[in-house]
Amino acid sequence: MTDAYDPTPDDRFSFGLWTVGNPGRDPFGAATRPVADPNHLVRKLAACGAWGVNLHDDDLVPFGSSAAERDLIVARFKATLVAEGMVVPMATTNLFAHPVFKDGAFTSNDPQVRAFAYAKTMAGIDLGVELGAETYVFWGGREGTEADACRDPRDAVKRMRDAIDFLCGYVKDQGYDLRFALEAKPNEPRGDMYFPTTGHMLHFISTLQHEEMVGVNPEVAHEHMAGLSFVQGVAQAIEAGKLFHIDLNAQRIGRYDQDLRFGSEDLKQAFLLVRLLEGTAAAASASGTGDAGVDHSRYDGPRHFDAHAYRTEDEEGVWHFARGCMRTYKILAARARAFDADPRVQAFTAGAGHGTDVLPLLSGYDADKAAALRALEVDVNAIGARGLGYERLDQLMTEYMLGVAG
Ligand code: GCO
Ligand code: MN
Ligand code: MN
Repeated sequence: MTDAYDPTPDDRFSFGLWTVGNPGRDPFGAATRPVADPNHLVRKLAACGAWGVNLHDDDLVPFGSSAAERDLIVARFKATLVAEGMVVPMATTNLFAHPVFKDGAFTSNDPQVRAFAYAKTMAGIDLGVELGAETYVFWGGREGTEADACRDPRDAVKRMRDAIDFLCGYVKDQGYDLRFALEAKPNEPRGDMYFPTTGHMLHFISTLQHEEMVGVNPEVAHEHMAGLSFVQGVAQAIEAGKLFHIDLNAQRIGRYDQDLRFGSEDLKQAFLLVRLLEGTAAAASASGTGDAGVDHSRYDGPRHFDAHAYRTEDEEGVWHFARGCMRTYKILAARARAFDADPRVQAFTAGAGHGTDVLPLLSGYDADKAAALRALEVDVNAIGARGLGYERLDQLMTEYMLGVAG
């Protein structure tokens, strides 16, 4: 089937090698699909309409390969990328699989482990840059605890800062054009992970030596595992100018880390997320309920899926999964555009800003403004009695999502 929702490279959709290459292994059972060659995955992704492919160092160059083996693998992979017109927008380091990292990498109590993690990351950065990556992700897979008395969490924070500051120094020293994106997760595989949410990461970034180089890579599943609103977390990152990358998937609150096909759970959050990323409400927000000076525009980074097919699937199911992620994103984008173009929605956002005459008093403190605010007569009873129309608005949104309206 070919229609307007089929993905094309212009949509800037990307997948990790580890996502479409996931062989279906879980804690209770062995792989249900063969391990795929990265070059094969690139060819299949290109055929699906994807634009980019991301990787951990070890996804492409197996752990322990010699320098000569590495160069051969990388040369072959580059040739495939060129032949397929695919790019590598993001790369990252596997600091979680080898047993040496069983108690963390950058936060380990053992300085030798930390040293090895720095060196592995520098080599991974070189690899990513060689393949054209502009973003380098840090997901602290093993940075956490089960036995909390093993380390003071304040030391873990300081060690993580030392590592990121050091690696920013490395990137600058090499003259690389690369930004870092930090990915939070509350648990799994560790009982508790350090920096469990995007909010924790945003504050941590403000303490870094080169904070302008560092942003976040929020993931739908990770914020939902913590029971939080992903849309609100992403919005805070955008408002701070820190949304450098994003991991799209689906997840039910209160479950293990599911990494489901984008939009396959909680369609309402998925709709609101796509609406936010696509900036479809930009004009309405700016003229009505929104504030001047806030960036309501479209997110221009990659749309990356960090998800995998159900364990029940064979290879054909994997490509249905990949197409499904991209199609659902595009369908939701079209629905969001229609919703925000609806005159009823526009009338709502335009009409919702009452009492705009006091706006100049609400920013930039001075004593006169403070006095004016204290003298202001606000009709609290009239405002308190006013219905806001949110039931109507939310139902309208539901009907757009269900394809009845618009
Ligand atoms: C997970 C994470 C990872 C990271 C990846 C890139 O829950 O396993 O989301 O998939 O995103 O390692 O850093
Ligand atoms: Mn994840
Ligand atoms: Mn992720």
